[in-house]
Amino acid sequence: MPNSSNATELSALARTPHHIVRELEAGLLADTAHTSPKYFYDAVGSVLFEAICVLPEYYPTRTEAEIFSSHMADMAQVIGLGGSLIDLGAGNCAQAARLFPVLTPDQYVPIDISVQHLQDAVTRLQQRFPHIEMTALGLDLAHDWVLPVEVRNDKRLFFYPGSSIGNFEPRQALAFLRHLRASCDRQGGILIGVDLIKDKSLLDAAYADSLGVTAAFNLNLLRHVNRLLQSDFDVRQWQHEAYFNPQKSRVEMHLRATEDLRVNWPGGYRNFMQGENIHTENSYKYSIDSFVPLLAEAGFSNACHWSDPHGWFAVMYAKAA
Ligand code: AVJ
Repeated sequence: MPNSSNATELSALARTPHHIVRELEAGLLADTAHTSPKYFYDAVGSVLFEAICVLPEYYPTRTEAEIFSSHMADMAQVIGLGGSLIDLGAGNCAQAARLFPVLTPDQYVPIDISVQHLQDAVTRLQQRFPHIEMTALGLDLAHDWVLPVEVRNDKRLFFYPGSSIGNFEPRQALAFLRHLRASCDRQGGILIGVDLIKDKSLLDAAYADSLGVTAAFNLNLLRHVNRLLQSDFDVRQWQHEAYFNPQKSRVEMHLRATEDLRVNWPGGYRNFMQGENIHTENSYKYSIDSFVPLLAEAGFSNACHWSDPHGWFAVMYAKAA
């Protein structure tokens, strides 16, 4: 009798694209082991992230939402109406949907690495907003991507909320912004959420919450990697670690081995000593004064920004012209 759970695992590996297997192996075998934050977002990880967004310690999502509700009319004045709203990393499309009544886009183009998650949300949204043409796209924004011809060319507004830009190294963030600038004409623009540098204690708490949801989110990456690589990580041998690194202006997330251990996968293995880390995420924090020049360097001008009373988060708009 074939072992059915084994067969499932094998077919999962057979379905993992080679470049992903290579990327994971290279990261795990590096001097300091590391993985890309995109591997947080399997089915469980996506739900855990939605839970993080409503935690009291995780201020970014609700602070950004407050900024939008307080300044929406002013934003619409500056941005103008109509055009194509291109939602980068749309997830459940909740943030963009709140802009529809005010910005009245002609077309909505949500983009996410997981098209399935997206498709359900878009189907529901299309019923609420039948007049907006909707085209969901499955793209990995961390790699080379181009917009297909279905995306209208007049007045493209790139919407990049949630401070997702923070996952890029600053140099890569610039390259990404340049790519956006090259993907629209002079009528285009960018509306982006940027998490700001603040007290270390607030940042530490936001990424190491008291319920342990962020810990579960971080640890769940090991299960996702196990499925992709057919590796044998034991979640119980690892501990969540997250802290603000002020020198590098970023929150770092790591998984720390709680004992000496060995991880195996087809064609490879790695020994970890107790206390050794896998670096799983960087979340860069900016100031208004450091982000505006980045937008300018990327070819966006006339930047304006809206913030919350604490100055914890900023929403910035800049024109392609
Ligand atoms: C989705 C990248 C914006 O950096 O705050 C939340 C991901 N990681 N808690 C962030 C995250 C841990 C989040 N971004």
